[in-house]
Amino acid sequence: MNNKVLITGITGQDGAYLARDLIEKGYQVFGAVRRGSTPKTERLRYLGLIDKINFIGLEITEFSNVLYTLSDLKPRYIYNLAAQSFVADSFQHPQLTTNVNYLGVLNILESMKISGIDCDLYQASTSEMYGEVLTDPQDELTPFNPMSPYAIAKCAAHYLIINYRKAYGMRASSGILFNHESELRGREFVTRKITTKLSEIKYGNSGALQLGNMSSVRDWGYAPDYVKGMQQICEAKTKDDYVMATNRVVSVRDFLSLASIGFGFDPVFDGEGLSEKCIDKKSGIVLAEVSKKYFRPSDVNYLRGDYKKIKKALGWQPTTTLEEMIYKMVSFDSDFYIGKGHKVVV
Ligand code: NAP
Ligand code: G4F
Repeated sequence: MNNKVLITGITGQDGAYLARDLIEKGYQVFGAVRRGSTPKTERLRYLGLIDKINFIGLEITEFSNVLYTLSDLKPRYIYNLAAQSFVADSFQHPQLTTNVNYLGVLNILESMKISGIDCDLYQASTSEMYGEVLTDPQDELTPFNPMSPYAIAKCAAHYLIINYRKAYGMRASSGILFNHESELRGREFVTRKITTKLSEIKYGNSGALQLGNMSSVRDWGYAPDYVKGMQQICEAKTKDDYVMATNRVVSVRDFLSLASIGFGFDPVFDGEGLSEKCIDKKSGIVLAEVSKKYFRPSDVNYLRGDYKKIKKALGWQPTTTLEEMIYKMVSFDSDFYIGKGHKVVV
């Protein structure tokens, strides 16, 4: 039996948790990594996976590289998680974002078609595609209304998957995932930015956290739950697209408040707009303030997902609550800061 799985984006948050699950299930995991002066393997190292993964150098924007890699390896499953995944950055680098997030997917689909390998593909689609939302909540039938170069490239890739499935009968599916976070989340994303910075404020000597649009509302789930759904989608016999979400929403301001309480602060908000501040009532310390720098040229202000379809078809549902996730993130970042926990910076 062919038990080879190729994960692009294996060094990222989702790639690391997915690799852990697949290795535990007995798959032979191949991790596609782009060249860099030093490999970004901190998450895989933290999870103890470094020696259990077969690393392959791959540039997903280089068609012949993708074609030869897939033809030689012949994986049974491909999870395409590689992306320029930071929405804010896509406004600075729209072309790079389009090349990786759209052309990379085209290269994989074309390579699968030309090589004729016997393989199922999972594509990482996103709730950002809903943009300025046209229904509430959003499900698989909600029209897309993207608000960034990131989301536009992901929409195009999403339609490619549908088109190749219909046109060529290819076994390709997408998970439309709402925001999911964890202890291994990149530090530039707002949730982890909040927990790492609050930890520095509490245990170190740091100034206030600088945030952008605190009124933005998200449906935040826990990444290890979501990689389980990815496997269910990819291994399902029927190929289709599914939303994964929690259906619960809070604002960035609410997340900041919950995380601050987790760190033992007593947060209160004062002022409005650019003058708004979050202050610890007990000590008077300013925990967070607003900075113009972190506002986007156009933002997605509200996302709430409806995961009924995947629950009914594949039995997936989120299991970790927002409070449980925040507790894990706060503990992880506290432990690191006070030198109690892991030694790897993730
Ligand atoms: P992440 O932590 O930012 O990881 C992104 C991965 O993509 C990293 O392994 C990164 O490699 C790789 N990558 C970036 N640019 C690349 C390039 N030019 N060529 C090849 N690989 C490249 O993202 P994540 O949160 O795990 O998300 C995984 C996927 O799900 C992404 O496609 C993202 O767009 C999508 N998604 C995420 C969420 C979420 O809330 N997390 C929600 C919906 C969809 P390096 O380590 O070398 O940088
Ligand atoms: O944490 P964020 O950067 O995540 P965003 O833009 O929702 O994108 C993430 O989730 C998507 C799924 O919907 C993924 F496709 C994507 O790859 C990524 O994983 O920002 C969340 C919200 C935004 O509205 C942003 O404007 O928080 C707001 N925000 C406010 N202050 C901030 C900040 N975001 C960041 N990163 N940094 C801030 O200081």
